[in-house]
Amino acid sequence: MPLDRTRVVIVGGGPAGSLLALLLHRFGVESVILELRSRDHVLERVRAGVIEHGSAELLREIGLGRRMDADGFRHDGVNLAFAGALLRIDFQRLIGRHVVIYGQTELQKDLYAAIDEAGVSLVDEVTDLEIDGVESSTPSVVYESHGTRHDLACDFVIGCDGAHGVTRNLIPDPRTFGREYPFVWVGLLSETPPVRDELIYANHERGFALCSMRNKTLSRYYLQGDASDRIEDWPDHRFWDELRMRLPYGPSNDLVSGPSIEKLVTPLRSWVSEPMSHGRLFLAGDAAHVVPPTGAKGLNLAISDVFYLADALRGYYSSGSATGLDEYSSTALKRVWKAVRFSWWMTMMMHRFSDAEGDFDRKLQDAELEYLFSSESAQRGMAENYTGLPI
Ligand code: RFL
Ligand code: PHB
Repeated sequence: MPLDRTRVVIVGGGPAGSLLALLLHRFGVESVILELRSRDHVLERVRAGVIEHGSAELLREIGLGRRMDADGFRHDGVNLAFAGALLRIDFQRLIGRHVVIYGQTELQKDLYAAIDEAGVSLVDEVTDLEIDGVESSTPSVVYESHGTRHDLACDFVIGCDGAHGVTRNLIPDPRTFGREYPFVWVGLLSETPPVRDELIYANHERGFALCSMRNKTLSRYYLQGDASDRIEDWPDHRFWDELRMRLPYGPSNDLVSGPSIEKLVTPLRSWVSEPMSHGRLFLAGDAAHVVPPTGAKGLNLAISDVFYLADALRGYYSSGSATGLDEYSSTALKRVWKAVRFSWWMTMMMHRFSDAEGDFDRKLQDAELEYLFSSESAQRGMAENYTGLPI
């Protein structure tokens, strides 16, 4: 069995794992990424689309901004639809910030290209992963890839293995805080022009709808569906008819439909597992917390987690100080909880809940939206959170 040694083993080669490896490389810290899936599989997943102001700045700073700035779109605002009216939250005017529309699929391509260029080791199709000794100063990881078994000794193991990962299970007695929302999102990607230049989040009596995009000829739409819905329940014609009904008159009229090129059903949930570290094991991104996509925060939290973690590891390797590592979990969790709160707030405000929830909640939702539509201070609060709190 080949025996190797590296400083940091990163489990999971999604955005969190690949960005962490690149940040560490910049600090001269060697790492190896172990990814369960094939490269192609990781590169084909369709997921997030909104990059916060600060995340975009960080990506530029490490040389990952070129394609994002050329092919992505700067959005200075976002639209909310409610009771037939459309409100534009003008980020630029309210707080002088923006977001960038750039698909996670594209960002993942940039990350893998940068990893290859930097010569960072990325092992894909990893199976039979066993992690040992995270409570000691000499953890080790045994795994199989492409038919060969490997034994890798390291200083640290970082769990970036997403919501269905295994590293979280190595934390003894974690506290998990969570909520399942009683509906799903049905998502559709189509090669049609987006209905508006900026996103529209719609609260409609038939349920939530979201109009998003990847570029001028690729649109991404989402609809609130019942918790029991499956893809087969949403043939394209039903999706488009329903979307048309849930949008205000103007966008509804302008909507261009076409065949779907990808479709998904995704549950909406929030959960946070605390703490985010144990001994020499540290968690980052979806491995430690999941938010409903309504606030567009998941990818951005993965980015801020690994930013804190890379900085803490740099401190450890450059001066021997473990302070950053000791404080990582509490530092990251402070930002995580604010994003959990914002994602919950957006979810509660924009979706329709069944009658079981009662008229009182419906009245509160109306009041919340009417307040937001009429108060610039409330809009500023939303702009600040949507474009991203400081890292
Ligand atoms: P990922 O992307 O899930 O990557 C984890 C990686 O770990 C691998 N893995 C393992 N590897 C080795 N051994 C194992 N045992 C392993 N188990 C798993 C997996 O194969 C995978 O490659 O987590 P990461 O890196 O933390 O990144 C998180 C983001 O991907 C996620 O939060 C976002 O996609 C969430 N999200 C959005 N976030 C935003 O910031 N803005 C958005 O607009 C946005 N929209 C979305 C979203 C997520 C969505 N879905 C599908 C839930 C829209 C949707 C519909
Ligand atoms: C997306 O474009 O996929 C997207 C945009 C905003 C969200 C969620 C998903 O809140």
